[in-house]
Amino acid sequence: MNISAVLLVLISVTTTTYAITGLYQAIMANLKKVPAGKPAYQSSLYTNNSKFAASKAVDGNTNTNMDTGSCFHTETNRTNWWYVDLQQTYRQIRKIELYSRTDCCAERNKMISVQIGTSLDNMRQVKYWSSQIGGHEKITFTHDQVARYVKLVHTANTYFHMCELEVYHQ
Ligand SMILES: [Ca+2]
Repeated sequence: MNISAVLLVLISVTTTTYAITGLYQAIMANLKKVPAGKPAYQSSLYTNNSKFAASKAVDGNTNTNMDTGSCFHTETNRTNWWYVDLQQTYRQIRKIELYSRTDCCAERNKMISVQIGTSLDNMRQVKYWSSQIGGHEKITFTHDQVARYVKLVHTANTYFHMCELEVYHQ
């Protein structure tokens, strides 16, 4: 291979890389959010008070202060879970955002598995945090993900609370 052929290959690879990067950035900049208000469920309800219901994490309000009444809160158990039913299968999911409680007790926000799937019997983990997470976490995907359900499984053996979960797709 002569020098011009090598240069041509280099230019080609570089151009392709830029094109793919550009495409990815364009996709991520134009994502649509799954509408708020989808049905959500949780393993238990703190003090049996609807102020802490599962629906609070899909009410469209990302406020992370528990007192504002926009976060779910379970009782304390070895394993807690929460999930949302998106009511249809989305085939081009590219991002999930999580807003966790920040006014108190952030140390409970650990040992969290994020799972997605088209059936609750067939979920797969796309993220696991063993240590404490930040108040606003983003999980991005380089390829389209297919899911109707998004589930959080919490095994920290404490209360579990989360203030909002958002799903974004192409
Ligand atoms: Ca909320």
